[in-house]
Amino acid sequence: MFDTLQEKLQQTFDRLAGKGKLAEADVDTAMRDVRLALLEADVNYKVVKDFVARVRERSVGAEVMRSLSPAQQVVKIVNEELVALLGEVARLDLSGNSPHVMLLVGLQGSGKTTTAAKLALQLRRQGQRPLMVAADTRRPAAITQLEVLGKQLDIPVHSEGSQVAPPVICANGVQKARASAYTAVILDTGGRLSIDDELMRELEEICKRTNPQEVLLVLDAMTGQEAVRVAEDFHKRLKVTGLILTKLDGDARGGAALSIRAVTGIPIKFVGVGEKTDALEPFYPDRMASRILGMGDVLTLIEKAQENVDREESVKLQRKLQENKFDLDDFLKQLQQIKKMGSITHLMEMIPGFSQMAKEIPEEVTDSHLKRVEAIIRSMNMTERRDPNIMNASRKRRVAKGSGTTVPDVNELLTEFKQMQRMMKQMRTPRGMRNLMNMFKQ
Ligand SMILES: Nc1nc2c(ncn2[C@@H]2O[C@H](COP(=O)(O)OP(=O)(O)OP(=O)(O)O)[C@@H](O)[C@H]2O)c(=O)[nH]1
Ligand SMILES: [Mg+2]
Repeated sequence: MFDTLQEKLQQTFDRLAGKGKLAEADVDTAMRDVRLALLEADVNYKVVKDFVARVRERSVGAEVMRSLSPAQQVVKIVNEELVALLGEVARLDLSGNSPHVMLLVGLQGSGKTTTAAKLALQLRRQGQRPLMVAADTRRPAAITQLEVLGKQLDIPVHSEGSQVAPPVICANGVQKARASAYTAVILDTGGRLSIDDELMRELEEICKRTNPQEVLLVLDAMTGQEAVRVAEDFHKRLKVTGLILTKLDGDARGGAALSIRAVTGIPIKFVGVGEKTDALEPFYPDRMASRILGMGDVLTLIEKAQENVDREESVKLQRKLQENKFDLDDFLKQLQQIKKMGSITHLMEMIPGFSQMAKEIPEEVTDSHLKRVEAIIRSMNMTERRDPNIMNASRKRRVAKGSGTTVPDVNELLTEFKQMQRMMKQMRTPRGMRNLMNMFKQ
C-alpha cells in the first residue's frame, strides 16, 4: 500500500537526517521533494500546494525541542499535517431506531457488492442483525453474486429477480427488515461506467423510498483523481454521508486517499484492503499517515523520546560514540533512559524491521535480562565501568556477589558489551545503521 510515495518520502527524510541543524534552504529542498512525491502519487494539485505551504511554514518557524533533532521535527510536522489532511475518525451512524438503512452507491466495478458483504459481516460482529438487498437488476449475475456471498457468510439476502424496479426492491427489503426484526439493511445497487442521469434518478428514488441513514459511496482507490471527480459528481446529486475506498491493497500511489477528504469534505469511513470478506477496515487517519510515512509507529516512538530523553544528554552520548569512548557507565545511563520509555519489547515493536523480532522474544526474558545487566553494572566501581578490560577473576567474583548474579552472568555481560561496542562503531554512519537494520530484517 502506497509503496511508491512511502519510498520517496523516506528518501527525503533520509537526506534531512544527515543534518545537525536545518537551514531554511534545507527545508526548501525537502519541501520541493515532498511536493514532487505527492504530485507523483497523483494527489490533487491544490491539496499538495496547501499541504506543502503549511508544512514549510511550521518547519521554518518551529520552536526547537530539546529532545528532537530538527529532521525529526520535520517528520513530526509532516505526519501531523497528513493526519489533518486525511480527516477525522468517522464511524457509521447507528443511532436512532433500527433498521438502520445503508445505501451503497458507486461506479461499475468499484466494489459495491463485495463491500456490501464485508459491511454486513462487520455489523453482525458488532451484534447487529443485517439483511442485504440485491437491487442491481442490470447486470445478470449481480443478484447471484450477492446471494453467493450471503450464503458464504450466512447472512440473508432479499431479492426479487431482475424484472422489478430497484427502488421497489429496496423499499420491500426495508419493509421485510422491519417485519422480521433485522437491525441493519444494506442496499447493493447497480453501477455504471460513468455517471448518468438515469442512474442518479434511480438512486434519488431509492433514497426517497427508504430514507437511508447512510449513503456510502464506494470508490476504487486505484483510479486516483478520477475517484475524486466521481465523488464530487455523486455528492452534487445525493447527500453522501461517507466514503469507502476499496482496493487500497493494490494502490501504490495513494492519490485518492490523500485528496478526497480535502476536496469533497466527505469523511472516509472504511477502506477495503483485499478481496476476502474480512478485508474491510475502519479508517484511522493517524494509522494511515504512519503507513504512508512507512514508519511503523516510529512517530509514537519520537513522541515518547520527546517526553523522556534529554537531547543534550543524547548529543553528549553521540560524541562519546564517535570518539569511541562509550563505556559501561554510559550504557547504564542508556538503559535507564530506555526503561523510562517503557518495556524494551514494546519499544522494539514500534520500530519497522524490529517488530517481527520483538514478537519472538517473550517480554519477561528481555526485561529480566535488563534488570540483571543493570544490577551487575551497579556493582562495578567507576574505574571498572570506564575500562571493563581490567575485570579479572577476583573483581568478577566480587561483582557477581554484589549483584546477586554469577560469574558466568558477569562474563556474558562483558562479552555482550564488547560486541555492542563493535556494533556501535558500525552504527556511526547512516549507511552502517541501514546495513545493521537490514541484517536484522533477514
Ligand atoms: N484487491 C481488492 N479487490 C477488491 C476490493 N474490493 C473489491 N474488490 C474486487 O473488485 C472487483 C469488483 O467488485 P464488485 O464488488 O463486484 O464491484 P461492484 O461495484 O459491485 O461492481 P458492479 O456490480 O459491476 O457495479 C471484484 O473482483 C472484487 O473482488 C478490495 O478492497 N481489494
Ligand atoms: Mg455489484
